[in-house]
Amino acid sequence: MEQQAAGQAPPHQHHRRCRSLSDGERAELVRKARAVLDANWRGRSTVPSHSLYPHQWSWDAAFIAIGRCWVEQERAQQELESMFEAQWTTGMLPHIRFDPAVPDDAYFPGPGFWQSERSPAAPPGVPTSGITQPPLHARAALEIWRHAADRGAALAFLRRLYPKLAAQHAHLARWRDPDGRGLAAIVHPWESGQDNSPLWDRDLDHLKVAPGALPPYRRYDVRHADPADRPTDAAYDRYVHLSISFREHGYDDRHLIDQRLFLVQPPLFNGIYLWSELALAEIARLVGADPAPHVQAAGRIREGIRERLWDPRTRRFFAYDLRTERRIHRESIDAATPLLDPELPRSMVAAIVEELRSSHFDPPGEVEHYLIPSYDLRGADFDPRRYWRGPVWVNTDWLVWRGLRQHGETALATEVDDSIIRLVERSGFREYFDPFGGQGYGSDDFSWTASLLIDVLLAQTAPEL
Ligand code: 2M8
Repeated sequence: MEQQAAGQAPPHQHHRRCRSLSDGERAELVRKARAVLDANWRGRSTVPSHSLYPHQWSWDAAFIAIGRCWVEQERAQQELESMFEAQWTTGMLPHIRFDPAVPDDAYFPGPGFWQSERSPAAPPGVPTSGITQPPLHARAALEIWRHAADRGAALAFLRRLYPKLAAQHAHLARWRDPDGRGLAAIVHPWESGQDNSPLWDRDLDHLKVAPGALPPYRRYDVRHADPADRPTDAAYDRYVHLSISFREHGYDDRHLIDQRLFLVQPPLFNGIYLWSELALAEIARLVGADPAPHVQAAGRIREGIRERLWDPRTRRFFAYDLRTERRIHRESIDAATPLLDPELPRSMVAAIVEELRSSHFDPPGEVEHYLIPSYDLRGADFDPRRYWRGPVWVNTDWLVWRGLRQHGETALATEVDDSIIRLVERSGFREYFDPFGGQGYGSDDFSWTASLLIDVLLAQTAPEL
């Protein structure tokens, strides 16, 4: 994709009028969102979707806990505690904790594919994947504390979780920072959370998978969602190829990095890593531990984001590719997530806001549309419906919304929360949405859409939280 040079696409201001909800309308939406979460609750954790994702996912657990803790502290705590039972002795938090009661053909790749027991670090008797996901958990734990009706129970929960959260972060610092810049590198697109983003296309194309080289496998996702909404078979071959190469080496951390098959430092993963590291410092203070190591770690991540991911020429944040040693000059919603840093300099905040208001993310004129597309609307690879290649996702909207609010960008933040509400009102609790018509795609009754809607709605009634 050819990137527009800075300044070529002038920002246009067309602040939408946002509808304010009556108390009754808000209560009704919260009730519906809770019904989705209740239906997806499996006793100790929540599935992202009853059909497409019938296990527990790592960053989904954090998003789910963040919304749920407003209304059900106990279940929100359980959600995270269940996820951390899947933590490896290295501190690595896997991206999926599998439910052994779910049939094998309900999800691919399932426990039989990952074979986490090949690693001596995996928890015995708890099948998991062998890779991680954005570390949003410390932030989610802190949100649980902030909203807790039972402060005593919340403090006991923080005391139990703190060493596990610290180990998760220590693992990233120890194993995922191969060049000591403070940033965490991901080794698989599934670790990014935005699995099928065009950001990863070039690196995936570089992986040559010879015909017949992979053991036969069967995708089940396309049974539960329209294939036009999901990644292509060619992309899946590459995801599987990467995972098999890790499996063959027992998910050894050194091997994951040294192979350099796929090694990227994305703004979104690192923006969350920094935000959670700051939360970890606050949690340390609450439980009587030393916050200083977390404050220092946050400082290193912050420096890495500003020095390596910020491109002073175009005044944008980009992912950095450690394999090619270049920034990936493609724009996704990823680029706005450094807003999660409360100390992001004003000039960088202004540059992000200008970009979000530009025709890359917000079409000019009166075209019906919703904020914020997950990928550059003007990018050659933009696709309004395919998974992570353009649709609006509520979780990335929510992250940017939090970042905007923390920097006092309330006009745009209000437009984002208005978009989230309108999308759900129009199409239900879908996994992702068309940035133009607002049609819903992927799974229905999707958990983080429901939980984050609760957070957005209830924050309107308690803006100080
Ligand atoms: C999607 O990823 C899974 C693989 O982990 C899949 O496509 O099968 C992504 O949207 C990811 O971010 C999310 O955590 C997961 C479950 O909602 O689904």
